[in-house]
Parts: sequence; C-alpha cells; structure tokens
Amino acid sequence: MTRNEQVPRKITFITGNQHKVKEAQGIFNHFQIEVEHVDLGYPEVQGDLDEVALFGSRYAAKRLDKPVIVEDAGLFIRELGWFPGTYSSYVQSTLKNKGILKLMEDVRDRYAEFRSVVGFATPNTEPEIFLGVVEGHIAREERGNYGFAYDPIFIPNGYDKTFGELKREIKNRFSHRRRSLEKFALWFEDYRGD
Ligand code: ITT
Repeated sequence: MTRNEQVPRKITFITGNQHKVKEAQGIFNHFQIEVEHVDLGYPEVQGDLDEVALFGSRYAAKRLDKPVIVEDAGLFIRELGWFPGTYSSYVQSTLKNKGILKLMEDVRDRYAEFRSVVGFATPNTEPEIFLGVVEGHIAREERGNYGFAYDPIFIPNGYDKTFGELKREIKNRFSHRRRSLEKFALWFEDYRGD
C-alpha cells in the first residue's frame, strides 16, 4: 500500500491551547492522521522542553491509558540569554509582546528561534521526543492578527512578514510545530506498537 492509500490513523493530542490544535490538524492532514483533542492538563515540570514533553506524555498516557502526544514550545531570543524560553507562557501573560519589544529596544542582534518538542508515549512504553526549530528575528513592532502569542513579533528567515501576518497554512509549511509534528508523523507511519 502506498502512503496516500493508507487508512487514516488517530492520535490523541493533549493540550489546553486551541491554536495548537488547529495548527496540528492542518499539519496532520498531510499525513492522514486524525487529531483527537483532549484538554487533560498535565503538571509542567520545571525543566527544558524535552523534560516537559517526556514527563507530560508519560503522565497523560498513563492517566488516559492510551497513546498520546503532548507538545511543549517556546520563543528563544539569543541576545537575552535565550529568554523567555521555558518561561514563554508566563512571560506572554505578564510582560507580553510589548515588554519583549521594550527589552529589545537597543538590541541590534535580534536573532530568535521558536522551538517545539513533541512527546509521544503509550501506557507501557518510554516516550519518544521530536524537536522542531524555526529561525528568525524579533520585529521592531507588533504586526498582524494571525496566529497567537509571540507570532506578531517573530519574523521567520526568508520573509519580511511576521508569523502574525502569515496565514495559518503558510506558517504551517515551515513552523517549529510543523517540523516537530512532521518528524513525529513520519516516525508514526512505521510505528506498529499498541
Ligand atoms: P499546552 O497546554 O499545550 O502546554 P501552552 O499554551 O501552555 O499549551 P506551551 O507551554 O507549549 O503552550 O508554550 C508556551 C508559550 O509559548 C505559549 O503559551 C505561547 O505564549 C508561546 N508559543 C508557543 N508556540 C507558539 C507559536 O507557534 N506562536 C507564538 N507563540 C507560541
């Protein structure tokens, strides 16, 4: 059977973020994977993205007694010592984009990257993780209403628009989340576990 003739497979995606669900659906369409969304909530351990994805997927697979994926992401700005990084969620709800732009006011090196780590686990097996990165830089001002959170201040390499100015289908072609979910999807095609 060729890839295109494959029967759709389902994966349970644990997240509290509706934007991520929509992006994941758009991406998984290319791989004949159907997304079942569950907003279970899982304890986010203090640690890097890998640790959060490992712990979260292990925890959720055991709680739901089925295979699951979780995804942990963040914006990493080089000149700020890779801040906000694992504090992205907290910083987005406190400093917000305006606060980041203020911190970056006199900064010339504006390099930043979004990173995304997908964790896949089953109740009986150790998690697998998949990293996706997109490189770019921080804009001088917020632009665009598409996307969410840091999208209006992030300009991906090769573009002069922010993610906030790019429609979801364009962001989905090469975003950090596209890259981590695509790695997972290709691996999952050959996965024959439980
Ligand atoms: P979960 O329930 O899946 O954990 P979350 O919104 O808490 O959802 P993360 O912890 O993975 O998501 O992400 C941390 C923050 O990073 C998130 O709240 C956003 O502020 C930011 N972020 C992640 N992905 C982003 C993206 O594609 N565009 C803009 N900001 C993003």
